[in-house]
Amino acid sequence: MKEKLQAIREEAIRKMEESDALDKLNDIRVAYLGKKGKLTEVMKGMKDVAAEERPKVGQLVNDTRKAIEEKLDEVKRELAEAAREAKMKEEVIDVTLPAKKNNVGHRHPNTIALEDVENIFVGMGYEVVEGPEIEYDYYNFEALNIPANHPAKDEQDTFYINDKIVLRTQTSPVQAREMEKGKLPIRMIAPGRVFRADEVDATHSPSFHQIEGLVVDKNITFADLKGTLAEFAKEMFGEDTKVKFRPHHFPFTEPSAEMDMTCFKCGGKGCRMCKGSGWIEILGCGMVHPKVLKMSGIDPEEYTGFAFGIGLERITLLKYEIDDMRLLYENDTRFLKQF
Ligand code: 2NM
Repeated sequence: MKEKLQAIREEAIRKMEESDALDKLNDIRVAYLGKKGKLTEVMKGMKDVAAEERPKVGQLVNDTRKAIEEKLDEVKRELAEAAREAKMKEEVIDVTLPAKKNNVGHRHPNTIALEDVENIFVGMGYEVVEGPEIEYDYYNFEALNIPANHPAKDEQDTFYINDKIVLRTQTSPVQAREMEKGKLPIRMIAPGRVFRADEVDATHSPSFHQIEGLVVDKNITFADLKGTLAEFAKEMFGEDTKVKFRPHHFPFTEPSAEMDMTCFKCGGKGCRMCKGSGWIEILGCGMVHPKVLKMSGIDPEEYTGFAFGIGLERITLLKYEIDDMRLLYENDTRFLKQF
């Protein structure tokens, strides 16, 4: 019996030492110390042991059990420690690895140019006013002295929702709404999206942006218009920028003009940018037509005003020397991240 116990003890310890997982260790505990385990099996043979030998054998069985239990605890601790260390090694953070790139978004070139324009006019005391993109035919055309037979009203040029409602083709309806409120004087710009039934090419899109300006007060003259827009051109494109006005026609202004500025690239000598002329067209403008003032309830005998319209995309393309408007709408991040 003594040898048997010795053999069980050695066998159990050896198996435990070979064991590499906690669940295997538990199997070993059951196999030796469990109800049907090998040690229990041996104890059943106690009845065959001589009475005087029993205390000694009993002691031996207890020692064996204790030895196995102690070894179990020891191996359990070792395995738990090994598992902890393996986990730590796996989870280690290598602080020398290159950091993950955080792609931070930023403003669209159109937005940057718009904010530049807004800041210039806000600096001159203008208010920024927005209005609806879906607009009544009345504010988009009639209130601006655009007659029913005007080519701009053609379905070829304007997106109609129905015969009374359109997608605005300019932001001047925002000005018409403001004039109608009757709070004078007015010093405002109306930036926003406009829509025209144009085919897409390098300089056209069915949806683009305008910034229209309006000043209405007593004694406003064409000199105010010239001074204001000349100052805008200098602040936007540089102190040396000069401007000139060419007569033009718009239904909502009289007289009307287009303003050119000296090419910021060549300073007026002529280059690729200005197609050799030294001048670049940047906006349309004029004195608000007396009929437009009258339709909005303003007395043209008492008040006069000037207005202008700037194509935002045109300014963005010029400012960043981009040669195709489509690049502004594709939102390819390889393009956008350059600004
Ligand atoms: C332009 C050119 C000239 C304009 C006129 C008005 C209003 F509402 F006061 F009549 N707003 N904007 C205007 C004048 C727009 O765009 C090329």
